Parts: sequence; C-alpha cells; structure tokens
Amino acid sequence: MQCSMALDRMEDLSLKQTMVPFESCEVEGIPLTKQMHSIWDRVWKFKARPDDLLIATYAKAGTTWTQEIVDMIQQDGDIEKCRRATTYRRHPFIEWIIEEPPKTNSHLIMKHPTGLELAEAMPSPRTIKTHLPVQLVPPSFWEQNCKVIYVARNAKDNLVSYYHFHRMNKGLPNPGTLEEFIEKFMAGKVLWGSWYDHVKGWWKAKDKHRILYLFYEDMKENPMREIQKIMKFLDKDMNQELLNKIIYNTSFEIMKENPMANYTKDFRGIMDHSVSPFMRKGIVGDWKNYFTVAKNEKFDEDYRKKMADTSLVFRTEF
Ligand code: PPS
Repeated sequence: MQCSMALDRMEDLSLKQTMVPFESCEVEGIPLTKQMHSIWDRVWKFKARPDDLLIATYAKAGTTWTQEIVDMIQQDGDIEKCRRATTYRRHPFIEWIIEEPPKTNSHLIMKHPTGLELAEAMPSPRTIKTHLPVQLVPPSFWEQNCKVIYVARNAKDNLVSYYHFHRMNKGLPNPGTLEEFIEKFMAGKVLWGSWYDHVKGWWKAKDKHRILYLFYEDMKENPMREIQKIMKFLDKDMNQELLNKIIYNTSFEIMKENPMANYTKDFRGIMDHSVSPFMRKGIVGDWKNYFTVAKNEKFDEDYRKKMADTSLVFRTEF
C-alpha cells in the first residue's frame, strides 16, 4: 500500500475552503482515495448475486446516462419509479465512501451511506456502479457470471470532463491547471488510474465474460440503436412508443433538469455546481475548446504508443 498527501493550492480557496489535505492511496498500483482504501478489503470480498448487473466505466465516460437508461428499461419506462431516489441511491457505487467535511460553525461530519451499505441492504435484482479497472472488480462478479455494461468515452473528452469534475468536487484532489491535469492523466496518476489501461483491460475482458461494451460517442450519435443494444442484453422487449419515451427522458437536456439524476440532491457540501455543473455539456468534441495544437500533438503521439497494442478505436469528433 502506498499513500501520499497533496495540499490543495491556496489560490483556490474559494472552491475548496473546507477541504482537508487530499490523500490518495494505491491498491495494486491504482490510485484510490484514502477512504476507499480504508474499506478495500470489504469491497474486494463483496458478495455479488447472480442477477446483479454491473455498470462499469472510467469516471466521466457516461455512467450516469447509462444508469438512467438501464433504470428506465428495468422500470418499463415508468418515470415516477425512476424518480424514486437519486442515482447514487438507486445504483450503489460499490467502492465509494465519502464523508463531507464539517461546515463552518459546525462540527458535524455529514455521512453518506457507502456503496457497500446500500448494496448490502438492497433487494435483488440490483444494478451496481463501479469505476474500477477490470482487475480490481470483486471476484464474486465473475464467479456469479454477472452481466456487465461497460461504457467507454474518447480520451480527450473524458479528460476534459474529468478535469471540470475535479474543479467542482471537493472529494477529489485539486486538478491544478489543465496542462498539469493532462500530464497526470497521461501518466495515469489520477483516481482510478490510467484511462488507457482501463479501456483496454475491459475490452479484453469482454471476450471472457458477459460484457456489453458501449461507446459514449455511439450513444450520442444514435441513442435508439444503443438503447436497443442494452435492451437486448437485458432480455427486454419494448414497443416503439416506450423506446421513444426512454430516449427522450435520458436526453442530456431532460436529465440536466432531473434532480434525481443531476447530482444536485446528494453531496451538496461536496459538489459545487456553480463552479461546473455535473451535467456540464454532454457533447462529443468539446476537447477542441481546451487542447492547444501543441498539446494535441503531444497527446496524440503518446496516445498512439499507449494504444498500439489494442484493436480499440475511438471517435473524437463526428
Ligand atoms: S461520474 O461522476 O463518473 O459518474 O460521471 P459520468 O456520469 O460518467 O459522466 C458525466 C459526463 O456525462 C455527461 N452526461 C451526458 N451526456 C449526454 N447525454 C446525457 N444524457 C448525459 N448525462 C450525463 C455529463 O454531462 C458529463 O460529461 P461532460 O462532458 O462533462 O458534460
């Protein structure tokens, strides 16, 4: 185990006033938060059930979108049922644990139920979220032959989204400048580790396990086609009217206004949507607004090397 501490930059006080120094710890070389590390044994020993569905992604690849689609399919398009609770409480985030720091004039630490607690209390069938790389997925998911939906997003848009999420989320380390964050991302020195290893690891695993591997860009291009893939994978059949209802209610614009899906209800002391909303832009190609020509060339050169040993291909624009 390795832990390291990073003090937040003082000039960012307005964002992270209440933040304690950020500590990350590695599990088998993968950086996780210190709190996640503290429960790692229990996460690893988590008992999956055969009818569990796992939604796995690298952070910011379209997890919440996929969760909403899956829930709408499972609830047969019933919007009220989908609004029974927030995404965090509908689909336990298995490795996640966070305590909100006390607010000014208060000593009370705000405790959220952990992903493990939510999962253990949930009746079957459960849908569970994870950002873990494939090698760190609790083995019981494989032993129970659970279905998994993996969603991947092109590296540059994923990076930009992750950068803004670090800015607005006090539970994550300060990203520094975008230039600094690009370097950390390329080196895999970010929470949940290397994007490159993550997408490649899961890509390989799909040949051995029941994994539906999807792409954010495909979902943007043709949501109907991708939702139909998910339905087929979940052995669900639906008429066109219901399908249209799901497409509509899981669109960026509708989800952005849905308090059960836009993260404005949970983690209020942690996420500051005025810095950058959780539902930020939801597009393909936003990286072009952030990467300079020089940065892009450097990134692409490094990308080619890291992705030379895979058949995986991403689209970075339409
Ligand atoms: S998390 O925190 O890792 O669970 O975040 P995650 O849900 O994986 O990713 C958040 C990004 O997904 C975008 N998003 C959507 N895009 C298109 N359509 C829909 N319905 C949708 N819902 C969420 C969200 O805006 C984040 O991307 P960016 O690029 O930052 O906007």
